[in-house]
Amino acid sequence: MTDSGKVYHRSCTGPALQTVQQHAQEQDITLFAGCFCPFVQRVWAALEYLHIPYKDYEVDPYQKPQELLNVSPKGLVPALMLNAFDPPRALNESTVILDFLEDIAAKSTHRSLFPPSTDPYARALVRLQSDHISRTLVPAFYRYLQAQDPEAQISGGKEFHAVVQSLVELFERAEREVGGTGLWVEGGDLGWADVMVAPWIFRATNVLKHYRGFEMPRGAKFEAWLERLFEHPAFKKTCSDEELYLDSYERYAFNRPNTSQVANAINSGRGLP
Ligand SMILES: N[C@@H](CCC(=O)N[C@@H](CS)C(=O)NCC(=O)O)C(=O)O
Repeated sequence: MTDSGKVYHRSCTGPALQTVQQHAQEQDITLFAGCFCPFVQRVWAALEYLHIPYKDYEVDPYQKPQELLNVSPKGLVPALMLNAFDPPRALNESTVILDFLEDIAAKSTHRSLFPPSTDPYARALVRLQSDHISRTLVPAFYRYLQAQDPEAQISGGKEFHAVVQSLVELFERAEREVGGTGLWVEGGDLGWADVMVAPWIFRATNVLKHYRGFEMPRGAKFEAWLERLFEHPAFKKTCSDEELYLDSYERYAFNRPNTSQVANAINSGRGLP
């Protein structure tokens, strides 16, 4: 496979495009989004699930318009502009934004991605899942996708497979100990760890499959979870057509210079921005 020089997309397609169009009106929250960005997608799916009103505003995070820099110091999406404050305030960092949205929903829509506060242990298990996703699974995804040397690609694939398997083990532990969290168990609903990881699991089934021949772990339970995750309306609404992801990630797959702050961090062995 050779680098065909595809450029990243700048606007959503498919179901995600319809969602953008339905969220064009001014609201207390403006989401600064980028159509291909998985960090955006987790926040976006949470907004949908928690039924929090928002305006979707697509920006190009690689061109960094001043209005993005005003709400996000490193010029990264996602960011929120909070228009109910005068003057408006801002928030960045997908995980911080997710916490904020949970707090907003607790006071307004009374929806939550977490087990109830009456079950602190179940909530802690979800945080363990989430910690694994942030510190291990997400960096492993980029290491694998950016690896150019065939041996590094093989070990990257093994590593990514193993970290997905470790997440499954955390889901199984929650099933044993507290009856399950999120969508892992049949009859469950979208949960915090599902939202945290879904964008990368989704890109593993299209981007990693296309550029690296990656195959997801097998097994009826795992496949049923994937199906529930990808079919969940709050997630599905945030997905563009496959072509958008394949085109937008070619830069990562060929490790083009200065692809992004994330790619640079992976190449230099630093923590992600
Ligand atoms: N830690 C950040 C990462 C966000 C991030 O890396 N976003 C990418 C798009 S997927 C971006 O804005 N990149 C612009 C750049 O690399 O300059 C978060 O969780 O929100």
